[in-house]
Amino acid sequence: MPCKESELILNPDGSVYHLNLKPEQVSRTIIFVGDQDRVEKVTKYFDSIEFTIQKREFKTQTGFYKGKRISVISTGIGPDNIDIVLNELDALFNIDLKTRLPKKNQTSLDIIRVGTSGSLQKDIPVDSIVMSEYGLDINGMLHSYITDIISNPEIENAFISQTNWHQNKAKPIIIKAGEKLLEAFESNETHKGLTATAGGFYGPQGRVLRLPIQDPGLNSKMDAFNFKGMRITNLEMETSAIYGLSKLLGHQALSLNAIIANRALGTFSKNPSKVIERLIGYTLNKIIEQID
Ligand code: R1P
Repeated sequence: MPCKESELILNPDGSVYHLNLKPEQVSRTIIFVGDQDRVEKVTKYFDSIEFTIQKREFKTQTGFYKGKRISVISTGIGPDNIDIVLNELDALFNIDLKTRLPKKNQTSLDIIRVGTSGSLQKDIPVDSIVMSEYGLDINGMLHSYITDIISNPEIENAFISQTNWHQNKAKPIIIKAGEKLLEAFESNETHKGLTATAGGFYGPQGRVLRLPIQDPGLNSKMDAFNFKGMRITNLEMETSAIYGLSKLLGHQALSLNAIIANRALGTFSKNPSKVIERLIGYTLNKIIEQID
């Protein structure tokens, strides 16, 4: 059955609805950043830029870095935006936009998030880089899909019981990064860990300004979580959604985060741009060295 016009919405020029992109404008190697101003912080290293477009928070530039074609896309903030970006990107490659039918041969994308995040562990300091081996989904977006095949019930159940996870909140899901990218990006320059992805910045991440929150002890229970030596390293707003949808759609995904805050110590980086620059350099080099 072809996707109806109301389900796969195309703009008058044939581009997908929110990203405003056509298939030929995107590489299958894609860097996601949160902040639209971070796109150019990546592409300033490119040899050339062939294409730039922006609609709302979704800015895309495609170009060449050391001869490799790469697209950089800003996702904005949060798992809800990841739902839009991943579904529309996948449609560009894997649905024939004329017939609106899935293509016979599916393309697998390589997606690398270059993000910022807060550490939950005292020994993962500001200005370090975390590579997420797993994403811990505590926001619920993925429950709209069929998640059995991507979840890790043993770790999820340990998390639910160690944190007394409230039944009114979405059931946590833990999803592994793309194995190929995990292997390609591993080095002693990164901390490997489990990244929790919240659906908001304040209450959902345990921050209290004026509103009381359902579980003021959640962050310390998350710090203390331990499953066979696996700890929750950091907290942000996109990784698990990227991992979940990428795995369901058949893409490789890896999330790298510059640690700009340490929630356990209450500290913030004196110069966040520096670690973000270092992460961008690290990512571009690894793409050139390790990815076909
Ligand atoms: C919150 O300030 C935003 O910053 C972090 C969070 O995940 C959230 O998107 O990541 P980015 O800097 O990549 O947007």
